[in-house]
Amino acid sequence: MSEQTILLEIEQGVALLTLNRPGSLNSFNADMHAEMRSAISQIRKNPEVRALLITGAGRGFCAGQDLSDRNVAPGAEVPDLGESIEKRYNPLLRSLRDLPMPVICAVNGVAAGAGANIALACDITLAARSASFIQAFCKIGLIPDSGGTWSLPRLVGMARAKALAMLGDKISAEQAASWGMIWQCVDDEQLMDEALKLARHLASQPTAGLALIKRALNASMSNSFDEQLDLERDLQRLAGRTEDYREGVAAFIEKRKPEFKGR
Ligand code: T3D
Repeated sequence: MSEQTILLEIEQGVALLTLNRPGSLNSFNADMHAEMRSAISQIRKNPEVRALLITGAGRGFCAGQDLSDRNVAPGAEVPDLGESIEKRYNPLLRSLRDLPMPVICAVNGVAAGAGANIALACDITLAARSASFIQAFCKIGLIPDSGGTWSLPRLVGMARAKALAMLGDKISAEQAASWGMIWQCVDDEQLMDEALKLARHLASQPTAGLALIKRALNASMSNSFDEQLDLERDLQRLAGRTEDYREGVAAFIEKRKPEFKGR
């Protein structure tokens, strides 16, 4: 039987997705890409899921592309890495960015190559104190992909982005948090408790509203101020039509705890 490269559990509105190839630090092969696509599609279609939490099995989070899947022997056909990016990595990154719910990442160990940039593409990223981030691409002659050349300069500024990308140095979780690359660094034994607590909290909140916040902030990265004001108007119009907006206001007036349905 083939290995189950992605584990998916759904509980209390949270989909817990675990990258599960610990023997190779959860690096991506073709099967794992396919199972990841299928898991995200199930999550998107399931109205009970209101937050996604991604983590890795074993001691690593994800070491990017499985390099043992690439034939670089002398005389072997030159691989078309552009095709791999177009067919596998880019759709994955787009699906996480477009998912209409918060995507939380619990980086449990080393996150290298595409693995680092998948973690950075999530909406809220926590990391264990012993975890690390490596833009490993330059060490094998590649460029950061999975959105790295877009997200790094925006998260840490161009000077740090260029040094990270060109040196491929290991950055500790604490350094990543202090540079604003991630939300929080927590003690190793606290990581999953904290990440689940956060995911469950978010899953109890106005999901449609959170999805609109995500859309607005993502768009702000390329919009002008005027475009962003127009977008805020349009998205606030949508937010104002949700049941959760009415519930939030009613609960405030009635001095009670709101019961959000996510719509
Ligand atoms: O090809 C395309 O489609 C283009 C897209 C590319 C996207 C990318 O992600 S390119 C970048 C690929 N990733 C890397 O270059 C990282 C390679 N890995 C490392 O540099 C190191 O493993 C780490 C720094 C991540 C961790 O180091 P360490 O010392 O903690 O662990 P290790 O001993 O190197 O690795 C543990 C095992 O995982 C080891 O296997 P073994 O010896 O126990 O059987 C190692 O070979 C395996 N492993 C780690 N990373 C990968 C891997 N196997 C295959 N592919 C990997 N990426």
